Amino acid sequence: MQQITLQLDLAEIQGDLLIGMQKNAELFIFFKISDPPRFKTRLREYVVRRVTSARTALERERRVYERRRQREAKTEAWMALNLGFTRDGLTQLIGSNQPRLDPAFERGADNPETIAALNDLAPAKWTRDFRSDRIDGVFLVTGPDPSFVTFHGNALRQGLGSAVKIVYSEMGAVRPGAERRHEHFGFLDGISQPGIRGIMHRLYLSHEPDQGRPGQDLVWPGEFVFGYPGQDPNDPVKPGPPPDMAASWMKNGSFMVFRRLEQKVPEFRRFVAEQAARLGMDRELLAARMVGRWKSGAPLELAPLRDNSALGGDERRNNDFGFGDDPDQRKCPYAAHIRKVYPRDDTGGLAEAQRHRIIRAGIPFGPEVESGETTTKHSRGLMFVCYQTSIERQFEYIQRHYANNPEFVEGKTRPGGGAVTPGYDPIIGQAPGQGVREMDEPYPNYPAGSRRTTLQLPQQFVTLTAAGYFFMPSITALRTVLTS
Ligand code: N7H
Repeated sequence: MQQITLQLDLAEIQGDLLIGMQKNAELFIFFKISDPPRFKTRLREYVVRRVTSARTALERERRVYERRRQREAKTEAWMALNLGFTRDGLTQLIGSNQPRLDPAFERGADNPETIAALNDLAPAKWTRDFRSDRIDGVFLVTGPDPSFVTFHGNALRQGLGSAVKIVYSEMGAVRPGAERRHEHFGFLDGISQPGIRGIMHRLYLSHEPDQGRPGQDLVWPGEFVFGYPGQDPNDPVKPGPPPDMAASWMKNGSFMVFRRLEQKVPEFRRFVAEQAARLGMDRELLAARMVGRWKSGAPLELAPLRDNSALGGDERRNNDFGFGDDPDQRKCPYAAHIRKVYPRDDTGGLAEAQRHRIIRAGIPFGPEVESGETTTKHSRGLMFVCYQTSIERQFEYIQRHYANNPEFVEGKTRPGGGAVTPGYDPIIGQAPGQGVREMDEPYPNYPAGSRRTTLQLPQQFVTLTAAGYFFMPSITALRTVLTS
């Protein structure tokens, strides 16, 4: 394991956003501040010292990696706590003449403009309790299992007393047994994240100077945390200016996007089976062509026709690919989820691709599919969380201009000529009014062939049932400006 000098103020930055909190379970507690003066006192005196910094998260991560290297089975019961505020929450803390932060944050996730821009389901159709009152902030409590996390969540509620009203809370948890680290459709998740310049804590570092793990491009930390250089818009490697801060207390903070995404798992499985039969192909291959990876995590770019679970689980190889040398979508469709949301070397240059990165930190929620559950009976899916310093240029851009845009990636032509419309991201893409979506080339023309196929998706298998935009302040901002 190698470490490059840390110029980042990790003791100031919350742990979930740069490093990730060690979590088998995560409780999301959405609250309204009912008594601002009391809330500020409780935050200063009780909460702040319990907030898990990126430094602590990194030390824990190192211990986990060290144990893995030594093949030790022992694990530790670590609790971690982070928190963020909506625009309404910041107004409660610092008044209504606060500086204007990111335009998307100021609008909010439930604003009609946001809903229209992202083709989201209207808040009237979201989980009822989530929208039963104003949401000022969220606590994230993580740990080794749900009962541990519930215990600490209850202690936190007691510590806050009547300073807050809990509007909604929900537990996320990793899936059991062999499905651990797989999301509910069955795919291995959490493989590809941007590498952060200044933090190297993974095993298996690449020999390439601008990569973390093999294939993992390094990104300047200002893309995810305020106060540091961001990406140069014209050069994927050079640092660009730090992102604008409307107030100096934003330093070491970040924006968090939360989306409760319900997944219709039995419906997804049935659809894939029926469509694979129609197209005369293996259903696992069709599912992989929708995602861009096999369930094992193996990328189609490296395993275009058959799964390779050894490859899927190998951190040295499972992210080491691009799309540039697959110009005719023979191995991986242009519309496949991972090709849409991070096109790598397939767009107007690598510098552009690196301007729309996010750090993902979500966790599944809901029970496993029951035997005999042929239409969804229980709400399950992904508590999607991502971090960035511009919601518009990062999360919203990905959802709006990539996943929801059938024309992206632009400028592709068929091998024999003629323009290609890649279609929607079949996993998270949303058409206006939840209309029918299409994706191009579900059937592979690999290594050769010219069979033209389309996949029509009359329904979404992923739907939005709650959402929020939060600011995750630095630990000093929590201790001072926001609670004075
Ligand atoms: Fe996605 N899935 O199971 O199909 N995602 N995602 N995602 N996603 C990824 O590489 C999934 C969602 C990104 O760097 C993998 O770690 C599901 C939203 C990005 O190559 C799988 C849902 C957004 C990446 C899934 C969902 C993104 C990524 C491969 C919702 C942003 C990294 C595992 C229920 C708008 C791409 C991995 C890269 C990877 C799935 C949501 C974005 C399997 C089921 C809302 C940037």
